[in-house]
Amino acid sequence: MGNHKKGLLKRYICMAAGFVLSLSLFAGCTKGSNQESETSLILGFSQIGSESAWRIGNTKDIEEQAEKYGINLMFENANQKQENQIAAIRRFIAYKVDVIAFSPIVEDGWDNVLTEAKDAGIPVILVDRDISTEKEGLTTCLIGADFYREGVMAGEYLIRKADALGLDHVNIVEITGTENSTPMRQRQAGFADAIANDSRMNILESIDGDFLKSRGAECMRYLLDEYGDDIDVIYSHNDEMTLGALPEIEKAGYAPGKDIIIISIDGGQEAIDVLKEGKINCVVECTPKLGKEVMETALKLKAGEAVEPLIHPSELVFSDEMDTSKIPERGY
Ligand code: GYE
Repeated sequence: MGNHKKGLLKRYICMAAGFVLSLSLFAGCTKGSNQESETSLILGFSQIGSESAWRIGNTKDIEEQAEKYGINLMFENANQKQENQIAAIRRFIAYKVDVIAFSPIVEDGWDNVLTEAKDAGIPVILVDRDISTEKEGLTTCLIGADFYREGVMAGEYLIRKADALGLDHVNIVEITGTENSTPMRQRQAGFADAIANDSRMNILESIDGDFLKSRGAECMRYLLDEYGDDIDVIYSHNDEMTLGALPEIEKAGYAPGKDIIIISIDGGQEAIDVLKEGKINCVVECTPKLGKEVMETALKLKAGEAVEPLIHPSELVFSDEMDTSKIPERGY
């Protein structure tokens, strides 16, 4: 197909998409009057990307819950780029959505665009991750996991495991999530604080794996080259990086879960299956199912009601200390 035709086709697709969007918005505004307040809410949601099973599960949940609550969702995927998130939020403002929700990829750099949202009178919900700002009142609330506590739970598991194995020295390598993101900072801090008073524990190195499977593999290759036999524990900030690291460990001749203790975070199905096989020792749960709280909060904001400033879901630890065959299907 020639470039011109491709361009035309692209334009038609855009027009069609716009038409469908306006139709669905229109349908939303004309449904039965008792549903009117719900169906007339337009929520702009800027997602980080599709980097993990967690993120894909989170997107699915947001879409399903929006549908369930009769909320018109304008969904944008930023493909791991902050500038795409900023552009999406600007589009939501131009479109005059009722509420904006977004998961900030990193903590810094949101002041300008959020001031624009505030000036336009559009309330903003933070989902999953936090921002760092000196300014007051840019966002209304945060709905997301307690990442510090996840790190603490990972550290406490390691102390129990070291006790059970009778270890007197424990060398740890840490593969961290995206630098300057809330889960990276807090999972690191919680873990470090939990093991701080245990003199057996020694972190050899922390390395940035950006929450990606490919980076998990790369980091693992580097860590094995650098520290080899000295590594007793891998603490990885998410399942994807863990799943990327495991084959590298096996290729280097070690048995993950036996020669090296593996600790992961998220609790997606694939990692839980590997936990059941004994190649991961502990997975701290982080639930992506935040959609219900997001929709209920958006409805309250539209109605001018007060909302909870901070909502943390409750989370579990799955490990080789329990009968792992009993862990139910995870759904992400
Ligand atoms: O752990 C990771 C994802 O922010 C909690 O982001 C989320 C993290 C999650 O890519 O898998």
